[in-house]
Amino acid sequence: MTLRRLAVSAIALGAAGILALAPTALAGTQLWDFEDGSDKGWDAPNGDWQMNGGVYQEVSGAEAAMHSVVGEVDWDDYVINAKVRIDDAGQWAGIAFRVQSDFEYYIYYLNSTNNKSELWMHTDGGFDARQNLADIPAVGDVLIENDTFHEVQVVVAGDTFELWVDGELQSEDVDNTYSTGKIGVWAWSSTASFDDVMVTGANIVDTLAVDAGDKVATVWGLMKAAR
Ligand SMILES: [Ca+2]
Repeated sequence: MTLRRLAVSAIALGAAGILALAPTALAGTQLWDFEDGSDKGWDAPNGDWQMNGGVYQEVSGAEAAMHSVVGEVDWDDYVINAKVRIDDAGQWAGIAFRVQSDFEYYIYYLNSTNNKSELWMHTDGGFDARQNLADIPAVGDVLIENDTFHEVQVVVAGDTFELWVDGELQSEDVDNTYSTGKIGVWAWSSTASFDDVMVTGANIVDTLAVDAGDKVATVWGLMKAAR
């Protein structure tokens, strides 16, 4: 336990504008940079997921709603930061949250063909069972393009969600169907790459302290890059 670690957690929540969540001091952060070639804790119900060169990738581009998830089903409010890249001729990739099962979760994903993002709620009945909740044309200077890592931030607080891309708020949306769940990376009929997946929340066990040195530096770098 260090003051630095607490500061990092507080900044993550503060940057998201949800400092009112209490108690901030107990919030924890978990980070996956995939540098050690380990995907310990991740579980992929579909798709072909591999680690290559320090990034986590879906390499088949073959199925609908391919995803790999991590975390705990009782996680409720949190902030997710991740680098998301749609590879080659892919079109759709993003970050899943409030993941309850293989089929039930929310997904904010980037759509490079149309320079927009989309929010969907996946429902029981199959990998492609879903409802559209929001269609989000890119806001500000954001250009969603392939073969480029985009900084994606998803803020999940109660029934309200925010999507930030490359430091710009894209959308705020409301739904109260799923109140808790894991987080995940996701691609639809697209190859895609993910890196530096980080989650901070009030009821998330902090694992950064285990090897605090370079991880804390990485988090600070992410914070600066995202803002
Ligand atoms: Ca990495």
